[in-house]
Amino acid sequence: MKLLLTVVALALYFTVASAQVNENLVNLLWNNIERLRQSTDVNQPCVNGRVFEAMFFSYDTDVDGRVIRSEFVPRWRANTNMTEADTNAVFDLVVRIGNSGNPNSIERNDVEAFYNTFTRDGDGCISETDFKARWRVIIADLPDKGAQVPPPSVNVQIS
Ligand SMILES: [Ca+2]
Repeated sequence: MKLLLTVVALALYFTVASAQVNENLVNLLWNNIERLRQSTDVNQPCVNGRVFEAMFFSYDTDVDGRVIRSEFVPRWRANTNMTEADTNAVFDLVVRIGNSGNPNSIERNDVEAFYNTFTRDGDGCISETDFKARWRVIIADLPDKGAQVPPPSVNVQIS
């Protein structure tokens, strides 16, 4: 009975959360990670931990093994059209889940911990359904609820 109630509560939660969020953004996030998964550099059979790592570390412009806020925010915004407040909140969430101690740096174990919040069956692959469901919950909790606005123009220098 307790389990049933939990399942019903979760189903309700997901239904409410999905009604509130910007589905364009949810689809964009999925399309972005799918494109990355299929890219020559990443080339994975499914959206797994390696794809998550590649996604976050594509923002590590100085390749020092950590993604600091100033590397992440402008380019994540350019890739998603999310607001600055929401993007910072995503950064904060990953850092908080990872709990590696530095609030301004996403490190490998942060990404792994964040990835682990997406998986349900532990087979390493995150289905489109699970990926989108998880993002709907995250987005519903963001300050601007996944609103999309054109980001300021970004000059990304790759040396
Ligand atoms: Ca870096």
